[in-house]
Amino acid sequence: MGILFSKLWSLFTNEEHKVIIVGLDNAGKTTILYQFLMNEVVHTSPTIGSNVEEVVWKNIHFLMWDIGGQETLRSAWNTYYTNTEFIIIVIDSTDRERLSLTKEELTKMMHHEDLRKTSVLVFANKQDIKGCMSAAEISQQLSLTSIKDHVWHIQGCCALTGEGLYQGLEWITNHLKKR
Ligand code: G3D
Ligand code: MG
Repeated sequence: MGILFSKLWSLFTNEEHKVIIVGLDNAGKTTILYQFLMNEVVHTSPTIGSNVEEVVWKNIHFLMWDIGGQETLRSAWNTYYTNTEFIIIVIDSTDRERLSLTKEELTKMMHHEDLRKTSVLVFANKQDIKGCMSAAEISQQLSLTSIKDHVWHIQGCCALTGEGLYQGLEWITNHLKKR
């Protein structure tokens, strides 16, 4: 009864779910956020600090933080962690050299106390570019299967066209319903 009630309650109160979008600079974070927001490609410039927007999908409200990914900004990611329910990690699937950097950041996040209960969605972005790494390849390089204490999912996408993005959101909403 308690669970049912709290589910109904969250349906009626439009409770907001906090999502942070992280990843290295140029991965496509800001493009993804604005695709969710208005279904159109905006001209982004490197994010200094963060952008935050409310995204509503199937009546579920998300507060999405797009956090700058340049090296100097990464150390400040943890100031955004409190109360985060979902982490979206965006990968530039053409950037083979820097995938290990993302892996390092991912490992740090997975051990961070404030992110203990968060679930992880990895977007293997820029799938439109020839020769890019596949979602499976990225999953392997990031050793996603070794993550046992967080629920995770990887989704290939192209932020420019929006392909794959809503499958990702769908995963998040399904996951919310199951909780
Ligand atoms: P960031 O917020 O993670 O730093 P941006 O990344 O959203 O600013 O995107 C960085 C660049 O990648 C942008 O190009 C953007 O248009 C491009 N981009 C984002 N997603 C995709 C994608 O799926 N495919 C392709 N081909 N390009 C993508 P510019 O040229 O504006 O710097
Ligand atoms: Mg940005």
